[in-house]
Amino acid sequence: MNVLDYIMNRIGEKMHMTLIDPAEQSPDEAARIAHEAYEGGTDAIMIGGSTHIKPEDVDKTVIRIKEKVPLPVILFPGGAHMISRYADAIYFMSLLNSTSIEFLVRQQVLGAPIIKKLGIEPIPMGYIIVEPGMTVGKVGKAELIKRDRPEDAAAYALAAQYFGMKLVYLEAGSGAPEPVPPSMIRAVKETIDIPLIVGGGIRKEEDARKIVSAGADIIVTGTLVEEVEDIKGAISRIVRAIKL
Ligand code: 1GP
Repeated sequence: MNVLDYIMNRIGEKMHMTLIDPAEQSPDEAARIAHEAYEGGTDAIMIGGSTHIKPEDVDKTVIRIKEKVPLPVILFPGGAHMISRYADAIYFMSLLNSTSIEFLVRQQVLGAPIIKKLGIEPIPMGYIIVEPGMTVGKVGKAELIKRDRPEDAAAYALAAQYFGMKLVYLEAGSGAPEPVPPSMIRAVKETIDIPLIVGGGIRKEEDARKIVSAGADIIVTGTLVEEVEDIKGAISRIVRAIKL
């Protein structure tokens, strides 16, 4: 399966992706969560999150999910240690507003030969962290985009497009009290021609709807599945709120 084609073919109807952190539960539990999210209508499973993930946990989690769920599994790596041969694709991402060369290009240089050898599909993506940024903002040494500076987010996103990246991801940080502001999403969407992913702090259907109305093509939720009992119900409400 070519995952970028899968995304581009579905983007017109808006998409939801479920982020699962392999460090948070057993591979079997991760597969159960992924299956409920699939039944709720999610379009793809992203694997990532914590920085201290063991490669064997990533492998086991991806294998279990692939056994149970007929959706693309995309790695969302915190570094080159998070590459699994069993995934369908990997976001080949640069944290564009990082102040550290490590997250801008060095981990990517380490990872590129591994990705080639394992034959995983790389999907070039510009990753931009907005206030409050949460853990990923700190770990990634990001110069956070201020919430009242949509033009800064738009300039970074345009740079991503001009670099040839296929997707832009605006991130408020996992567990953020508020998602990326709709006004910022609108400014970015008006500036770029490539699909826009928005994640961080999305729990409520109203927020999901506003984010998509402002121009997001894909929304990502992670924490949501850790907080609710009825994962299928929670995901299906978000999916219904965004699908055109
Ligand atoms: C984190 O944007 C994702 O990279 C998901 O954030 O955990 O807040 O849903 P949440």
